[in-house]
Amino acid sequence: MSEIHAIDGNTLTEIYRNFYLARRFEEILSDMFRRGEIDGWLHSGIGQELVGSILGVALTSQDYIVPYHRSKATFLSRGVPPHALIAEILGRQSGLCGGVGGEAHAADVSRGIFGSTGVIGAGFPLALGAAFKQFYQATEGIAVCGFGDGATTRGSFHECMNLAALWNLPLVFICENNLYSEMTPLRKEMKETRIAKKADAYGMPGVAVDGYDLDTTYRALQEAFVRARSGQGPSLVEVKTYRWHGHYEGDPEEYRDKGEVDSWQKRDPLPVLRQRIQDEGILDAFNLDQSEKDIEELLSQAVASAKASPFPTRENLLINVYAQEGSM
Ligand SMILES: Cc1ncc(C[n+]2csc(CCOP(=O)(O)OP(=O)(O)O)c2C)c(N)n1
Repeated sequence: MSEIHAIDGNTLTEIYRNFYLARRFEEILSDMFRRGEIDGWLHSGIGQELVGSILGVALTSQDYIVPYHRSKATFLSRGVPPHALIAEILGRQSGLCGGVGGEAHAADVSRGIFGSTGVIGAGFPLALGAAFKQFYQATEGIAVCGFGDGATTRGSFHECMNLAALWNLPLVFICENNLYSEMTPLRKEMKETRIAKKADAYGMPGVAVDGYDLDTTYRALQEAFVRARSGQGPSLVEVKTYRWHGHYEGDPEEYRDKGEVDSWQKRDPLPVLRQRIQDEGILDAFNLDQSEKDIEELLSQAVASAKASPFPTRENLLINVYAQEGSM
């Protein structure tokens, strides 16, 4: 994909499929958490699935992705089997990382997805390295880095923006600005809240888009990808979006108004996209229903298979762990 084009019918359908899968995945996981079936944290990306759903169609298999803790839609749209992601979140052996990474450290290198990390801002240097590899080996691939607004306050963001621009790397920084860093609103975490503007300081383009509008989000991402792919260097895309659930499942959410949540939910791009697919005669209601039923079936099998998988054994726990001999 080396040029910018309008979204065709097949692409719309694929984005819808990715989006529906991610939405139901988030809902099912959230219900499981509420029933006490998930230990530890769960950071829902519900409400923010559009970006990840687009990435699955707008990137190529040569591209690298450095996701973050809300990137479940990205994993799924990239083709990660839902059962492997659920099993990882449940800490089971059949998980993407054998159940030892968990939600925060899920990775799938075979699909070019480097690890998300529990350390905010730690993904930037990984993405910089991935983009450097693409550049150094003169591949046709690029790298993209997903992160939240809070991560832009870390030093690693600024250092990597600087180097990516200086070295003209094929790297696209994608900030999912959901207005909060944990429980802190944007205006209390930074003086300059126009995140896209921060790109100016490093000499790269920065654009802010409404993350609930498919066309503008798709176009901005595509422009940044084409730019990176054609040797013109990095860009920053700020996607204004919103998470419908708390920072973590179980968060009492005392820091925001219910009205604010409602106003974003009313703009949910998922039914809008469904309606558009019908209005443009791409698929009728029957076919859409069928495709949704297939996804429901896939997810219920995924949950059953993940739950049936055993926990890692004591020996498995040390696989892939870097340890000095004699220290463990
Ligand atoms: C270095 C570091 N500091 C603090 C935390 C605790 N923490 C976990 S998620 C998070 C919020 C990050 O906000 P943002 O980047 O906007 O992403 P969001 O969770 O809003 O999607 C924080 C502060 C952490 N994990 N790592």
